[in-house]
Amino acid sequence: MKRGQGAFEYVLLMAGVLLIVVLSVAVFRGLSGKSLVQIRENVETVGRFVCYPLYLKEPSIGEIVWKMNENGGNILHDETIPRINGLLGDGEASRMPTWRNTAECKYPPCLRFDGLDDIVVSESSPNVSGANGFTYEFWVLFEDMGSGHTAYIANKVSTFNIFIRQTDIAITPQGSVPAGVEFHFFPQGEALTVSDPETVYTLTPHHILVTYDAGTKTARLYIDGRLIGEDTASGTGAIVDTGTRLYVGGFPGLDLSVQGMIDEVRLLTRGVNEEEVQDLFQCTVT
Ligand SMILES: [Ca+2]
Repeated sequence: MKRGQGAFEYVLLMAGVLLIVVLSVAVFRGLSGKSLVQIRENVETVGRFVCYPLYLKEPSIGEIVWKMNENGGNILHDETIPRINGLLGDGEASRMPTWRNTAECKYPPCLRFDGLDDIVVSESSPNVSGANGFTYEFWVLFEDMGSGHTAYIANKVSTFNIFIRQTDIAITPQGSVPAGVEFHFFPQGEALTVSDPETVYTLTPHHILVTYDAGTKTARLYIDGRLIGEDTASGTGAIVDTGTRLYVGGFPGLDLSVQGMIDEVRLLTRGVNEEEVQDLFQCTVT
């Protein structure tokens, strides 16, 4: 009997152990399920923050953010501190781009440049001389400017510029305008160039971003989030900030202005990586 009683107690013990195991698994699975839900919620939260613009996540890198939402007047108000506002026409009425509040803007309103002499000039010199590189980006809708039309889209003299060569006068049946965009960057003693003669621009806003990573000494051009090409400095790669103001849409006395819409100009004080390019391309707060 003792032996049978021992076996019975053993069975009870085993049953108890089994119950604890089953309950533990159930609790664990319950917790796991909850954890998965929490993770999913976190992913969704992160998802929203992926679309939170880089210059708001990291305000210290914002040098100029012109959202171009004033829809009137002749000043673009910089969203970053200290403010470096933009002066339409550099104060001259005949050279002021005009306000547009249509779907031709990426985030209406925006400015239309006339292809002749329109320009925006920063009221002081933005500083891009930092050790972390820089990034410049904007949205643009190129109108059909005609063959041979060349213009500076952005220019900080002898530091960097973005140039356009209009290579074809025809608007295609798809409603597109071929244009060649070039990014020129001038680190110490060198001239880097990244060209894109291939992209065909539809008559909608397109995103252009140039960035220079001082660590790898590499300049890159992105159009609509796609890496077009890069060029790497062979020397020190040190940024030469000439202390000049930023010219947008044209350059006085040298070339025609861009003909078309420019919106959401941003100058950041460091280079950005691929993920951040996508962030800047896809996300904004209007
Ligand atoms: Ca705008």
